[in-house]
Amino acid sequence: MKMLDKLFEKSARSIAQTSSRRGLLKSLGAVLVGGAAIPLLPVARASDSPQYPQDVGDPSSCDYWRYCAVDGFLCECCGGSYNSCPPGTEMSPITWIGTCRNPVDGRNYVISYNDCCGKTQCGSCLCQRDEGDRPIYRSDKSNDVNWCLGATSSVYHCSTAVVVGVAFEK
Ligand code: ABN
Repeated sequence: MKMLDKLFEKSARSIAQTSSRRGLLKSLGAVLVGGAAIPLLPVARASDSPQYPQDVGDPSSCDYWRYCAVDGFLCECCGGSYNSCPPGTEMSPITWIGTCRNPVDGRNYVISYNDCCGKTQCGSCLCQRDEGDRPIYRSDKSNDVNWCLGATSSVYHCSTAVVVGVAFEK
């Protein structure tokens, strides 16, 4: 025990001789100010959750902003949602792409209208807004296409509206 006491006394004396109270306060201040600045570094901001578009409106209504270029039955009314397929159906891997303005933030979002395939037509909430649609002879610019032709089953059930990005503003 005596040996421990001696050791601590020795190290305390040596610290007291080589440091000052002002020096200790200086280092403490630096630690406090440095610590407070850490959340301002880019690494902290990069870890923030991604910004999803804010939403208004009813996804089961054809007026909902994401449906501006849709042509089909809304999956929201068919047991799925605006961005997921109803159980027992498969999302088409190829799609029609539109650009819709979000009324909340005024920005244009790129929307992918993937069809859900594998069950007969849903029959509820038919919605045809067709913004940017061109006649079927311009098949690359027409939304009147059964995208299930690229899926395992070519039987069309309903359409989703998945936000895939923000459009560049000119
Ligand atoms: N993309 C909706 C759709 C499906 C079948 C036929 C026409 C349009």
